[in-house]
Amino acid sequence: MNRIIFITGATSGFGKAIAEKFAASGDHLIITGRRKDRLEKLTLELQKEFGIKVLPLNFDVRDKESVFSELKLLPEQWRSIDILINNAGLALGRDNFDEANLDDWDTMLDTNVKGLLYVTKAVMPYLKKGGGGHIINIGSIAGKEVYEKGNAYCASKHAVDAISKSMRVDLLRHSIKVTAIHPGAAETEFSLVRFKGDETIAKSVYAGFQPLSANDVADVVLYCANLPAHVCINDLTIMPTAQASSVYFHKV
Ligand code: NDP
Ligand code: 8X3
Repeated sequence: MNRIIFITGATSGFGKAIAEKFAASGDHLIITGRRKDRLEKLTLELQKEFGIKVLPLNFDVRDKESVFSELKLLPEQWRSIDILINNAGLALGRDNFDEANLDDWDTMLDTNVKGLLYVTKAVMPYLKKGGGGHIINIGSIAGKEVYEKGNAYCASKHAVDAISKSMRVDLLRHSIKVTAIHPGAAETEFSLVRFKGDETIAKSVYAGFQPLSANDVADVVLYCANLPAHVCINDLTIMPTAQASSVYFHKV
């Protein structure tokens, strides 16, 4: 479609699948993440397969200086962004409140909340105003409900929910759409990161039911992005059929 789509956290999971979907529909991409090798590999693959333009930007969303300096240096031809997809994020640990690790809390809040705020603020000057601009924030079912040992992660995703509502109000005067998408359990690198590389625990999260895939979520993101200019999905929860809430699963 020839739009410019800015996707954070495109080195894995939802972000990578979202990049592939938009590339397949002919959009040009700015993709970001910390793992430079993966960004470069994805850039070459998408350019080759879909003949689109891709700009990889390698920064940590927690690093305020880097976020703003990278965006300040954006090449001229990339300075009109149609859609910003705030996807970068993580959970770290699953511990009772009194036993949780303070560094894990800092990392989650710095990434999922402050990182999202920094990136959005830095992208704002380039986001199309007066029609065409769209911000899509990836929240979570953890931003709608709390669950045992979810404490700071749930707080960070409740913040994404609140920030999305707040952006929608404040950016109304620029006709910028704001969509928040809240997935339930999806099998990506998410649990491997949450459980700090423990593959057995990470796998056990998805045992006995079919979780969402990254492609399922990417399809929904693309759907929201392709609606007519006068239509905006504000808030959408996408769950595996086998998951009714944060805690109710039908496992076989
Ligand atoms: P992955 O771990 O597969 O991907 C996370 C992405 O975020 C990676 O590309 C990673 O890139 C990027 N990222 C993490 N921290 C930073 C950082 N400090 N700076 C820049 N990029 C960062 O997980 P998912 O694809 O599952 O998660 C994507 C989003 O969806 C997250 O916000 C997550 O909270 C949310 N979510 C996930 C669900 C699930 O069950 N999987 C359900 C609901 C929501 P890199 O490491 O290269 O920096
Ligand atoms: C990820 C889904 O249920 O692990 O946001 O919090 S959950």
